[in-house]
This record gives sequence, C-alpha cells and structure tokens, in this order.
Amino acid sequence: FFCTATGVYASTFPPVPLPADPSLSLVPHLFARLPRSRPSAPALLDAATNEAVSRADLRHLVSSLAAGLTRRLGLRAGDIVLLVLPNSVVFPIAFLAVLAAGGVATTMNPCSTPAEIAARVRETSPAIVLVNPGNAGKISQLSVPVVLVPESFNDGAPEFAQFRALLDPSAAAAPPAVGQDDAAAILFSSGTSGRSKGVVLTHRNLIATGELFVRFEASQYPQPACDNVYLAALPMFHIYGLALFAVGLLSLGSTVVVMKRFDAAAAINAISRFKVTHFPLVPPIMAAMVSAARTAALPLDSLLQVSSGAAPPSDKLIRDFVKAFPHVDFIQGYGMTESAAVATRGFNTLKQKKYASVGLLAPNMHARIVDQETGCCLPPDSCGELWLHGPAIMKGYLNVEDACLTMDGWLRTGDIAYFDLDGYLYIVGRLKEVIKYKGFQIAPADLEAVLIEHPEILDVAVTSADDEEAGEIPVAFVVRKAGSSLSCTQVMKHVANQVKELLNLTTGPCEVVVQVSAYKKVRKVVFVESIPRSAAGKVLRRLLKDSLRDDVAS
Ligand code: 4UW
Repeated sequence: FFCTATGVYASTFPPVPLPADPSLSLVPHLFARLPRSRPSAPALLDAATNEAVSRADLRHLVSSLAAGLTRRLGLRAGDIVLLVLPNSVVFPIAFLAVLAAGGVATTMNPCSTPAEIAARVRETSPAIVLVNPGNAGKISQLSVPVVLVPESFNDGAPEFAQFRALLDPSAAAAPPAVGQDDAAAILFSSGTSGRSKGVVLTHRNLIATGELFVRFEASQYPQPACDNVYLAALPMFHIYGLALFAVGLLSLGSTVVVMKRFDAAAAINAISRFKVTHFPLVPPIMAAMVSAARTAALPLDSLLQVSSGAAPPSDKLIRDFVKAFPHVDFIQGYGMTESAAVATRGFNTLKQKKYASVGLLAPNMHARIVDQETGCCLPPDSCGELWLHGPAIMKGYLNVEDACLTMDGWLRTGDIAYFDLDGYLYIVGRLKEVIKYKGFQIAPADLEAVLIEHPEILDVAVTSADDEEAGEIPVAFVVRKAGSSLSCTQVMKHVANQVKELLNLTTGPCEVVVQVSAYKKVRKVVFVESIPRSAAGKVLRRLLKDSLRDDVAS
C-alpha cells in the first residue's frame, strides 16, 4: 500500500535509479542520455522563424559557449550568471552552457523592471549578466559584465559580436570542478511566507527533474520519446518551463518548438505546422485554447497530451477543455520551484479520467499530509498540509533560513491537499501567502514593501481575490493616514510606476525608480480602518480574503 503505518506516502512506482557518481554534473549526464542516433534531428525549433538547432548542434553549442565563458570571460566554478532573456532557441543553450562551465545560472522574468533587476543583482552578485538587447538598457547603471545575447544563432548583427566570439569551437573546456551536490541554478520563489527568495537547486536536483519527472513520464506512453514534439510557450525562466524545455526534454531527443510568448493563433499554427504532440500549459492558456479551438481551421489532431499546472483550473474549464480536445490526454501536474518541479503528474491517467487530480507521486518521492492543528500524519481522503521528500528537493534558500525545510529534509509546501485511495493527489487550497497570477508568483510582502513607502499609507496588507481569467489577482487592503483622501487609482498607480527608492547598487547608493513588473500590479484596492493581526503581529490574511467573498455574497 502506498501509505505506510507512519503516515508516509510512497510513490506507487518502483524507484528509478539515479546516477551514483558524486562528480557527475547535469550537462555530462544529459549528454550521456541524449540519443546518438539521428544527429541532425531537431532538438530546438523556433516556431516563428523555423530556425533549427539539431542534436549535434546542441552538444556542440553548449560545449563551445561553456568554453568561451570560461576562457574568454574567466567564469569560474560557483560563479553566478544572471539570465535576463525571453524564450528563444538560445535560452536553453545559454542555461546549459553556464552549468557546463561550472557556473550557477539564475533566471528572472525578462519583463522585470530596472529596480527588480538591480535588486536581483545585489542579492546574487552575478559574475556575468546575459541579456537580450531589449532589456540591456535596464541594467546600464549596474557595474556588472554584460553580454548581449541574440534570439537566433543566425543573427549576425554587430551588437552580438562578443556573443559570437564566445562560441569558441576550438576550445574544449576542461571539465568543471563541480559535482552533484553543487549549486546549479537559483530560481526565485516566496516559499511559504515573506518576500521572494533564491531557491538553490543542485545538479542532483536537476538530474532528478530530468529522470523522475520528464523521462519517467515519457516512458509511460507507448510512443518513443524521441518522436515527441513539445510546444514551449511557457517561460523558461520559471521552473515549469525550465524543467521541461531547458533540462529534461533535451536529454530525451524530443523536439522543443519554442515560442517567444504565448499567442493562441500562433500556437494553433505551430501545432499544425510542426505536428506538435505535447503542449504543457497553465489554466489561462487552457482557456485561450478552448476559445481558439472553436474557430481553428487548422488540424490539431497531432496533439496527444496537454498538461496543466502552476495553478488550479476550474472544473468548468477542465470540462470545456476535454470537450474541445476529446482526442487529447489531459493531465494535471503539480510541482514547486523548491522541488525542482518534481512532485506529482497525471502519469498516463487517460484510463482513470481523474482530471481534477494533480496525479500520482513521481518515483523516489515521498509525501505526508500533515494536520495543521495536531501535526499528525493523515491517511487517504483527509486534508492537511502537503509535505514532500526526495532527491529533487532544494538545498535551501540563498542566504536565508526558512522553516519550510525541516531538519530531516522535508519540504512543507504550504498547500492543502489530500490523497485518494488510489494514490491520486488533489490540491484543495493554500496556506501560504503567495498569489498566483496566471501561474506566476507574486509575493504579497514584495508589494507591501512598495506600498508602505507611500507617504499617505499608514498600514497595508496584500492578499488575493479569485479571478475568472487570471486565477487570482492581488488586492491591497490599505489604511490611510489621518486626513488622507488617497484614491484607489492613486494607490494602484503608486505600485505601477513611481516610487523613488534609495538602493545600494554595486555602483554605490543610487536613487532608482521602483517599478514592479506589469503582472505584479495591484488590481483592486480596499480601504480599511485597520489591518487584522494575530497576537504575534502576523497579518490575518484569511480574514481579509473572506471579507472579499462576503462582499460578493452580499
Ligand atoms: N494545481 C494547483 C496545480 C498546481 C498548483 C502548482 O511557481 P511555483 O514555485 O512552481 C510551479 C510549478 C509548476 C509545475 C511544476 C511541474 C509540473 O509537472 C507541473 O505540471 C504541469 C507544474 O508553479 O509555484 C508552486 C505553487 O503553485 C501551485 C501550488 O500552490 C504550488 O505550491 N500549483 N501546480 N496543478 N496549484
């Protein structure tokens, strides 16, 4: 039985062997796994331009860029490289090259504002920033070495001369002095509370991602993984897109068709043109695909599987989707940045049709459902906080301790969930503060830090309201100072664009405009007399959230 007497849920699948050699890092592992057959088969394809990077190119470009980073830019083992890049066929190669050179890649949303990038630079002290020309202006004030990165390997523009010179085909880089337990990537997440923090993932964590999530799932289907064609519309800076498109799939020999950003008409076109078989998405993209499918003139019958994650789709959306794509195996998956995307997937659930479930525990992973009041482990069909354990769980947060990782390596997810009697997991709610806007994380504490800077705001708390299109939107509860007539629009504008803040940049103290990314904007403001707090001073967000529901009900 999958739930032991001690209340630990084990995966229903037999364990998958992971490489034992502690000196093995991610890229040599991926390349050992990448099929040697058909070297000219496309590993990456640009959906807009048809540019192809073959399996042979993939090996060669990653090695030569790694060599260039080491030899020409002096990157050393453990140095951090910040990627501020949109999706492109270059992204996965840049990411893997950093790791192959022994560096640690940290990613961020390319829509980030100059202040957000400056804050990230302060926090991670990168040795190099890889940035696309559109974002280069945002970091011009920072004194960090910058390399402009094109979106195509065929782009011969003079501004990419330095990048081209880094692709040093003659230089085989010396193998880096990093192994499985060393840091490979730092992705940002707010965990169960507080501001956004750096999640340190090791080479072993990412090897586990490739093996336990991506390769294992592909092995559950009859068609060979190297025949699969994935549409990459999700951003690769986030763990969900990164795990698939820049890590796991490239070792399987599958083809990844890259879109710079999601657009329903372009996605339908790409599915039809490239005979896409797999489309990982988030609920808002699911909704857009349901609408687009109604009028799509192009055949979409190549699609075998669509997987949704990062946020819950409504029951209606699932029903509409399954009706619009009856031939497609619809599954959900569940993971976190802190678990390197590994937790559960609806591994081949077509027969079960448990669409509302996020699936079965991945091999080698364990879980607990913990009663919040008693701390006891709960049996199937009982709701509690989900805890996870296994080789994909992060090393920890960068420079901060957080109680979400227990001494014996259990990750408290902050999600409320239950397992059914067949071992399928259902996410029913969230204890943690994070807001999921279209699947993207927004840390309430990050917005509160900006709002409290307003001279007329006395106190503030941010929480979420349910939203049909985005899943959730950030709502600010604001206590105005006496005599203030601050309006909702003024509060929203303050967050959107104009707080001057003194930041201690690498260049020294400097006044910059703190502007939060568009997706993080406050979308509703409620003025209140006071913010409800517990005796310990913790904001009672649940009360605030419930007051929004009461508003709707009354
Ligand atoms: N249903 C309800 C879900 C779901 C969910 C996640 O930004 P992060 O840290 O990470 C992600 C990762 C998504 C993901 C990883 C691997 C995978 O197979 C997959 O399948 C499609 C998706 O979003 O946010 C983590 C938090 O996002 C919520 C949940 O609160 C979790 O703690 N979340 N997936 N299917 N909620």
